[in-house]
Amino acid sequence: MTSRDISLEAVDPEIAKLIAEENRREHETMRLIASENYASHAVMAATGSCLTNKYSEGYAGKRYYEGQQTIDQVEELAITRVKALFTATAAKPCDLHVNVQPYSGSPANLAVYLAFLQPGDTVMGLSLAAGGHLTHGHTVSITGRYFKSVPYGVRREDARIDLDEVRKLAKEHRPKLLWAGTTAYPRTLDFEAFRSIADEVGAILAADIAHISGLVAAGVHPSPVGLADVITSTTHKTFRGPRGGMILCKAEHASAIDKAVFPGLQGGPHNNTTAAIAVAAKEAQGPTFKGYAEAVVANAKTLAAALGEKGLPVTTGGTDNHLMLVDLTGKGIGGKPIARALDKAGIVLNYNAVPFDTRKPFDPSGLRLGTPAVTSRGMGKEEMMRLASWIAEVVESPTDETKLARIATEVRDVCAKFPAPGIRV
Ligand code: DSN
Repeated sequence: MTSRDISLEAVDPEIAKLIAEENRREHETMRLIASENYASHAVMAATGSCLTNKYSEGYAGKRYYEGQQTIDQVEELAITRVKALFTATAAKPCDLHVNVQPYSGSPANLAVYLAFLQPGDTVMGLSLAAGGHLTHGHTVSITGRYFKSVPYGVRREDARIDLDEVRKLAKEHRPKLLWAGTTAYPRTLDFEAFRSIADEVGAILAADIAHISGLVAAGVHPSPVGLADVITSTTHKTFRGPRGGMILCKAEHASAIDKAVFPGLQGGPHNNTTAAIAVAAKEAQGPTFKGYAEAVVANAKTLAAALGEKGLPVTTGGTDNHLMLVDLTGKGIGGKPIARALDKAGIVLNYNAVPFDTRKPFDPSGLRLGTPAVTSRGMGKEEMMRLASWIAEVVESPTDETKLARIATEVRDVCAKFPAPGIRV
C-alpha cells in the first residue's frame, strides 16, 4: 500500500495536528507582524496544487524540460497580470519587464547584485538599524561581505530618511547600486529624489517594495515604476499572495535580470507559487483591493494615534503606510519582554530596534506593528482602539499573568467576529 492518495491526517497526524494548531492560532490571535498577512483560499489552492511537481528551468518558450504546456501559460499569466497591475499606478510611463521566479525577497535582491555589480563594487542602502534590510548591504549578509557597503541612516530629530545625507554619501562614494527600500520605516519613500541622486552619481536605482507592494499596486503609496531601474518585492506581505518574490525592471535590463535569476542564482522556479502569484495579482486587480489597501493605511494611522494618546509614542510621530514603530525608551523596558507578554495576550508582533537605539539588538527599545493582516479580516477603527488599549495595559504590567489571560480571551472573542481569509474556522 502506498500513501499517495491518503489524507494528510492519515499519513502524518503529527504535521496535520501542528497545521491545525497554527490554523487555530492564526484565527484566534491579532496578527500585527507588519510583514504578515492572510493569503486567500484561492491563493492557497494554487500553492498546494500539482504545479509543485513540475520542473521548468528557463523561461516560457525556452525551457530545459518537456511538458511545459500549462506551465508556460501559468507563468505568462502571472507576468501579464503583475505588469498590468503595476503599470496602472506607475509614477511614469514605462516599458516594464517582470520576472516572477525569485524564490523570495532575498533571492530577488541577490539577483539585482548579480545583474549589475561585480564583487567589491559599492552599494548604498538604508542601514538595518534605521529600518533597512539585511540584503541592502548589512555586514552579516553576503551583500555586505562581497560588496563595499555604505549605509545611510535617518535624521536624529525626526527619524526620517535624510536625503541630504544620502546625496552627500552618494557623491563621496559613487555607489554602483542605490537601494530605496525598508522593512521598518513608517513613512513614504520619495522615489523621485532617489532617482535624481542615482542619476547624479550614475548608480542603478533599486526599489525594494516588499513591504509596500500591495499599497503601491493599489495606488495608495507612491510608485517607483518608471523611476527605479529595478524593483524587487516579496509577494506575501501587503500584496497578499503566496510566499514568493518578483522583480520588475525597465525593459532594457530584462536580459540581465532574467539571466541573474536563472541560471545565475536559481534552478527550477516554484510553479505552484507562480500560479498563486497570478491569482494574487488577479485579486489585486479586483474591485475590493484598493479599499483594503486604503483601510490598511487608515487602520495604521488610527492605531499609531491611539498608542500615542496612551503614552506609547511611535517614531516619526505617525505613519503613512501599514506599519509603525513604538518607542519604549521612556518606559525603561525593552521591546522583547513586552513582545513576549503581548504574545501571551494573543497580540502577535515583533520587537524591533528604533533609530539610534541605546539597547542591544536582541532586546531593543521598540515594537514593530503592522495592520495588513487585521485589515484583511475586516477590522477597523473600533478594533484598532481596542488594540491600543490592550497593548497599553500589557506595557503597564507585562508580568501580570491574570491580566494577560483575560486579554487573550477578549482578543479571541473579537477575532471570532472577523474570520480571516484562507483560515478554516
Ligand atoms: N522578514 C521581513 C520582515 O519582517 O520585514 C523582511 O524580510
